[in-house]
Amino acid sequence: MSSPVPQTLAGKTGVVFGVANKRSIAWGIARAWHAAGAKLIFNYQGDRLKENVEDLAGELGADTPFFPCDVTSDAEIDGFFAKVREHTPRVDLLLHSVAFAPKESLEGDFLSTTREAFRLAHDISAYSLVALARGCAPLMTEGGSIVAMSYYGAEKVVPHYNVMGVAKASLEACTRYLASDLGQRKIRVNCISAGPVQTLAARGISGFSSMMKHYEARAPLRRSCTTDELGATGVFLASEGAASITGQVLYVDGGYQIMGM
Ligand code: NAD
Ligand code: 0WE
Repeated sequence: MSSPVPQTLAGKTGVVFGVANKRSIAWGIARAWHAAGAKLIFNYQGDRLKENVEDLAGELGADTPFFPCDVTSDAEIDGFFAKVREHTPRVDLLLHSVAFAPKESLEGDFLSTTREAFRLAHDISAYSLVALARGCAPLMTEGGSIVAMSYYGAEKVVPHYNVMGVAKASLEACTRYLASDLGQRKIRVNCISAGPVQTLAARGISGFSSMMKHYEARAPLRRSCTTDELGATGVFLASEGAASITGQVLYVDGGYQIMGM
């Protein structure tokens, strides 16, 4: 019997950053990459998340590797890719689905952003894409596809998104500069700009459910997006179907981004 999912990523190996639990966008894209035939390697942020990632990675096969990596540490990034290299001689795909800003900086106004909140948000949410691309590129010997997660707050003011919006603008600019540097090595770099999704990073953000309602009222498709849909777009960007797409931001947001009012 034929598989319901075309095996478009058969023979490819992907590295996935940003699984915290089963609701994570990274898990949605990982599941889709796996269903399309890719072999995967996961990071986990610290001991707190090790068990979660161990259990989820195990669902894709008992031997699925997962290694620690906090992206604020150059030593941990080096150590992570050294482990990857012991496991596989080649990597084809990299998912960056990592973001953080101190909770206080996502509550008041942007004017109050401290130097430290600004530094940390940009380090974890934008610079880490550069560092991970540099770690991964030497393993992408037959070209590759790098995908990072962004949000509309990068280009328009979304109340309370604050310093994360500025960090996402940086992430999108980093995507373009990396695409330019890595194009000759047939490595493509793109962002998926997702509409709001109920994940760990979204929970506890006050007004999140009214933001969902806003998409249900205003987006052309009258809804935001699902992690399954983000997975399908992740498979497309990883596949030959996207062979000439690089440096772009693709909106998976029910069409919200096109509206002026
Ligand atoms: P999530 O909490 O499931 O994932 C965030 C991940 O970032 C976690 O796995 C966490 O471990 C990781 N992380 C944070 N600091 C880290 C560090 N120092 N080192 C390594 N990992 C670190 O939430 P999510 O919503 O799945 O977020 C994933 C990505 O999607 C983020 O880039 C987020 O900005 C983006 N995004 C989310 C939404 C949404 O509404 N949830 C919308 C658009 C874009
Ligand atoms: O990128 C994000 C959220 C990323 C995020 C979430 C948290 C919550 C817990 C980064 N840092 C933290 N720090 C914490 O302490 N999104 C796109 C989801 C999101 O977050 C918002 C949004 C949307 C949408 C915050 C304010 C307004 C809108």
